[in-house]
Amino acid sequence: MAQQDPEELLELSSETRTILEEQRLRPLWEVEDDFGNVFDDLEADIWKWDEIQSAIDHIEEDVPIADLPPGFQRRVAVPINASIGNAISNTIYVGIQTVSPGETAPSHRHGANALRFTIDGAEEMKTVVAGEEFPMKDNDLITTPQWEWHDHVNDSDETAAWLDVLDLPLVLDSLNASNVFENHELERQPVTKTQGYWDSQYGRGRPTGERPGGDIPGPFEGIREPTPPYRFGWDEMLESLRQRADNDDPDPHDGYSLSYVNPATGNDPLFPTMSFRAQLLNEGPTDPHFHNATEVFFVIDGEGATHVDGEALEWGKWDIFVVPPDATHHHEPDDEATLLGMSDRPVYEAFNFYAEAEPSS
Ligand code: 1HN
Repeated sequence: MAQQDPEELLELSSETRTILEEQRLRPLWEVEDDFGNVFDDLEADIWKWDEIQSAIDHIEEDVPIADLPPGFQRRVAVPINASIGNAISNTIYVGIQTVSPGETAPSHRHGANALRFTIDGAEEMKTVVAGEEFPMKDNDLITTPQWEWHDHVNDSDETAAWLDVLDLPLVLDSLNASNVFENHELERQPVTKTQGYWDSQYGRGRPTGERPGGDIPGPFEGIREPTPPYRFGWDEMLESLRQRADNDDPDPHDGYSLSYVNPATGNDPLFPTMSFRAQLLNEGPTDPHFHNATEVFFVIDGEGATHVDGEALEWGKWDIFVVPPDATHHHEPDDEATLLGMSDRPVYEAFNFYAEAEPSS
């Protein structure tokens, strides 16, 4: 933040100013304009799939996962919002990850909540989470809750691609928390559970008096029951959306919209920090509104535009776009479209700070 011109500062004796400076103090009336202005405002932006695809193809050709430097060791292209510099938004991070046939993205775990939304998947593309292999089929959403081991193994004969979504900027940048991170001693964690285990423990019956799979060891021991490792198959989600469209009225702002619920609570949000919706837009434009939560969208299918403060973000299949806080926006599908909507609203709600409204005109 630029210092004010000293000429314009309220008259303080030079002795007062010296004392303040020596004690690292500033008068509030000189500091107050800095609040809310330390970071630039988030801007609306869109990444087109054609351009993303060319980028991920190139880095796949240049860099085998095995050659990546120590660190997260994931081959990912990260959409960077120019107003931030390291992510698409101040709270939600997205990236597009690829794993080539025969490759493994090695096992690790961390404090940030994560999920995968499969773009180009296969039955034999597995993300292994908390001891279970989850097949990554097209449009499946699979959680990687905090502090669960996870590795990605491509035993299919095609490159797999998916969207990673994490609350990384919120945790590491906004809260300035350190990243709790650990690599597994093995490249692939042992598969210790049969397929379907995690799903089976969160159905109509729940293990009596215990947490399915036992407690999470390590720094998260004792926290509220975390979001479980879980796969939401797209076929069921789409069927639920269609049933809704056949029987109910759409939400004026989100169309037919279903939240991915935390299977441990049966409720939205899926993670304490992020909520996710599958949205079906097939009844013309939605009504404009604005809210202080940030929204990131992934276009599952279809074409259309989202109008953000008068700017049209024209989208098609697999494009990614961001709607900043307080921006008036509405969706306008060409015909029928399905979107994955991602929001940091749970953070605002936790602080009793969430607000939304329709523009007055
Ligand atoms: C991570 O663990 C994955 O497991 C992907 O696939 C992207 C970005 C930042 C931090 C951890 C993964 C990530 C990440």
